[in-house]
Amino acid sequence: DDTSRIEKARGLLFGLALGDCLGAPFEGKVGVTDADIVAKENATDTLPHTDDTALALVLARHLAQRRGDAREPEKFVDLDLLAREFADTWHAEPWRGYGGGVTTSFRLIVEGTPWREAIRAVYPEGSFGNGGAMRVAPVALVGTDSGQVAALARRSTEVTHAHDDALHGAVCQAVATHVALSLAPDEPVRAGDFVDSVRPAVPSPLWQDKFDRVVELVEQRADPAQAAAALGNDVSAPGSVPLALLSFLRNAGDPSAAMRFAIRAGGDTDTVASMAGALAGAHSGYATLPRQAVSRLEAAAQLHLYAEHLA
Ligand code: F2R
Ligand code: MG
Ligand code: MG
Ligand code: MG
Repeated sequence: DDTSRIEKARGLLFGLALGDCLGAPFEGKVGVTDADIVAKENATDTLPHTDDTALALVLARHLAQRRGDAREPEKFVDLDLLAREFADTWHAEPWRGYGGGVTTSFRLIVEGTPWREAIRAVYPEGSFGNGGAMRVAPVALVGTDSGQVAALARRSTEVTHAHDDALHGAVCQAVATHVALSLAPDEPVRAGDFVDSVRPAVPSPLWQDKFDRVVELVEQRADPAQAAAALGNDVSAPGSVPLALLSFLRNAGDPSAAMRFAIRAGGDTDTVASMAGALAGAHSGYATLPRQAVSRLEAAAQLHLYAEHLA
């Protein structure tokens, strides 16, 4: 119904931003405890976001314009325009913690280089960074099935990331978010079934192996350190998207715990917690996010606006 739809849309967007904001101060830190993270949740200062939320807001705004129809992804996501919108957003606030490769691409695009050329300037084979996956979750709100969601995820990613693994990571995160939206909040999440719903969208041996590991690690009740050792926790798409999926599945029904798990796993904490937060928020809804923290998000007003537009 409409109430649960808007509740889940808000959960998705606020979960994404909250994971980014809570995770950012802990990037690259070891020995972080639940108490350290809860102290951030319960503080009173504004929670500033990084590139993850900044670009997810750009994508949400692009989708909210609803060019054409989501059944025609080539109209719904305008590649030339989206590339320019991402690059302009970097240019306005380049200090939000962007990756090194994408910074060069954005500078070239702002200077007038066509995006297809700009994104091969640093890595001729394309970037396999997690920058497509970190911002992709809003597409799950407008696609009506996994195929549509995957097509939108690919288009929203390819304007910055040409490497197959970056595209697979974005498709994985988007389709997983779509599945999380479809499940009732009080329904127990079965990891094997959940992963089986995502698998067909990511037909790559590397990613299928990651999915096997995720299910094993849920069954073994792996802790964050074991999860990071088995799956990776870096800025690459294959080294971060599976960890986010595990963080959600290990803590289904408790978004705050999912984000803390991601942060305690270390490495690229803002991005892994952001992706886990989007999944957990999409499943459990806005009301289950820590109230004291969501009200302090720098982008709270925009997140409310786009949740209403996209729900
Ligand atoms: N921590 C970051 N970014 C780095 C911030 C550095 C800071 N400015 C500083 O200097 O202190 N977080 C943000 O970056 C991640 C998203 O990255 P994105 O958008 O995918 O960027 P990029 O540059 O395309 O890729 C990131 C890095 O991955 C490695 N890499 C990617 N493709 C590669 C390839 N084909 N060959 C070799 N290496 C490749 C590079 O190290 C890239 O810099 C998020 O975590 C976001 O929060
Ligand atoms: Mg970031
Ligand atoms: Mg391409
Ligand atoms: Mg990051």
